[in-house]
Amino acid sequence: MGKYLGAILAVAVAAAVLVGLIKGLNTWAIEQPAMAALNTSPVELQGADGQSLKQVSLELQTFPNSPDENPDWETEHNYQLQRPDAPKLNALDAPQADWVTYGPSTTLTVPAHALVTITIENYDSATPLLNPFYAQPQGTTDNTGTPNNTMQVAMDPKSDFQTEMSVDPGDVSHTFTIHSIANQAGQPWLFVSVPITGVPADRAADDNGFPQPVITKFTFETGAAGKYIWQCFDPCGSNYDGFGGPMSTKGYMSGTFTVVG
Ligand SMILES: [Cu+2]
Repeated sequence: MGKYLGAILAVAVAAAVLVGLIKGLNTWAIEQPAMAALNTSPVELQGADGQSLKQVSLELQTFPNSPDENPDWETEHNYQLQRPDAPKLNALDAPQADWVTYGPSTTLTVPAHALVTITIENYDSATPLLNPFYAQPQGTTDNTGTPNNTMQVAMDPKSDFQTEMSVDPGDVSHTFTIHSIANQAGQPWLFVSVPITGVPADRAADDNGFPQPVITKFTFETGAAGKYIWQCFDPCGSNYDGFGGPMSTKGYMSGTFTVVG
């Protein structure tokens, strides 16, 4: 027995190490929690296809750098940025605090057959669009689901919302553009694109490190369940034409948009 004891112990230790490793890897592999839309109203409207519609909302922010770099702002807003477990591209092994980013999450979930209202508070300045196609809201509706290709913009939290059908491409900071994944057969077409107006260049930052935001609000209708992606089409990143860095890494200027049936 004695001569086998060492071997048995070695096997037991190896098994324990393996179990520990698997547990550790599972922990690291946890996906970013999805940010689900809040059901804001029990009112049910009729959609374009005659189905009843839920009304839900999502609130997002856009920052010139990670809010983790402005802890006073995070404390004031009780804010916690969530990062997806992105594949490590270009040897990036840590979140890039200096990159522009959407938050608090880029993994978004909304119900099928719903009127979705998204409000985006933007703390970032403008980076002129390369393609003025994205200077107009598209795929949006009024609050009964009637298509109108408009959005609401408030230049700061104390100003009233104005209805806009386009903005100057030079004043755009980011876009929020939902579109289909190629080859995703059997799901409805969904294209919604809204320009996000930048904070005016002469607006100074508050003591908490960020300026007062410009707020953009828009509504659109979801159909049956489907998986989509959303991304920014403004050259707000780094390197080639501004489309590198945060524009080419999951979880900063792009994410998933899942319509759940
Ligand atoms: Cu952007």
